[in-house]
Amino acid sequence: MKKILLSSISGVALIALLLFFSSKRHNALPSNQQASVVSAVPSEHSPLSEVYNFSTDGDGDGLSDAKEVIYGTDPHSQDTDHDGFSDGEEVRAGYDPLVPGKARLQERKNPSLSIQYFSWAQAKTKDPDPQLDSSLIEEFLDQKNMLSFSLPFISDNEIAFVNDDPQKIKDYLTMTASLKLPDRGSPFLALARDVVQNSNFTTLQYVTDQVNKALGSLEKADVPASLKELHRHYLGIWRMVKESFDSLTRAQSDPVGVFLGQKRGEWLAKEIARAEEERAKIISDLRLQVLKGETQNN
Ligand SMILES: [Ca+2]
Ligand SMILES: [Ca+2]
Repeated sequence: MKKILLSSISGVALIALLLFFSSKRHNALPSNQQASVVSAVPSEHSPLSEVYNFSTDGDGDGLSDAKEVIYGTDPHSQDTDHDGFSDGEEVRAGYDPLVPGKARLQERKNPSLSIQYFSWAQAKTKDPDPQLDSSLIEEFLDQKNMLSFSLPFISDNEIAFVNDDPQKIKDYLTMTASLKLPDRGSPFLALARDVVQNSNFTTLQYVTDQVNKALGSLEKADVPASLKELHRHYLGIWRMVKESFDSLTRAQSDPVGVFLGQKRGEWLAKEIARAEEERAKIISDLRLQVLKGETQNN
């Protein structure tokens, strides 16, 4: 009987998450684009260029359609702020195309990561119209110290501790086995593509709902004291997962934020694997205890 109970808690949790961020599965992309997205991101070619179109400039003002969204300018107007200088001219010279006159882009309040990146890349490469270059983006994020990830700290008073009752342990492990993302074959960048190219937030919304649900279950879970570290690990992971998917809601205007979300996801994949190992070890220890108990009883 106990064996049956135990087998119900050893389901594969979190594996769907691994698939989400792993670069090995891209079902949602047409096969001819898989190779470039999956490849190990050579410096001159960013997987983001599959998501963002920097070559079309509908209104011919020197600012691509994708950059118009990033800077918040009107893609159908050559001079959004009507100051006599085109959007393209202004951005290339470091002026804010939304503010008439000499306001600099650097003076903009709360500029997105992408706007900061382009200003930085302009200064660094002397290219007035820099593109999304993976190795440059990495260098930029690294300089801002944004690529050294760590799990958020979870304090004890955020956790509802209970005694190490076998049933409570089983309940907790069963709950964590059910924490996973919907398997819809939509990896991270494919979701970004859906948002950016089709303004389709449906799948993203669905995934975000699932993440919030999982996080909710974890946050209100009864946590047996002996599972404290495992719980901290899980909660930290899911909070970061949420952060990553939240960055996709801003995918249209912030490709560098999406890049950071993907990097965070890749880092999380390793943490997820570690948490799964921890969990498997706990379950196998429990099995041993049960077996021992049965042997003694016989
Ligand atoms: Ca334009
Ligand atoms: Ca202007």
